[in-house]
Amino acid sequence: MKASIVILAACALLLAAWPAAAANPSLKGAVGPGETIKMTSKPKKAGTYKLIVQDRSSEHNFRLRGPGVNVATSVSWTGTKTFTVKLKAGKTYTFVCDPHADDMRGSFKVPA
Ligand SMILES: [Cu+2]
Repeated sequence: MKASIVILAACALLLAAWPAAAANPSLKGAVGPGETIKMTSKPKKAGTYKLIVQDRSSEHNFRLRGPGVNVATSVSWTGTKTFTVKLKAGKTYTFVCDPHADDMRGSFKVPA
């Protein structure tokens, strides 16, 4: 009887700790209000990330693309949007504003 209470308590502790362990690290990207696009944080290793994008302009959008990833806000839309992206080791990912892809772009490489 006493042992089963200990086991129950241990399970409850494990469940309580689970959400924190499962939370994905976040990356931040932003576009606008002018002709600027940037990522203020970049991944230090491969894995699943929460990409938080601030789209501050109705003339620009934010797209992140690369192996296994292609997520974007729409050009006319503004606001903050969160995507879940899985980034692969040793691969290069590009962030870009679609209508101004020649000027408004950047990239990062995930460490191998
Ligand atoms: Cu643009």
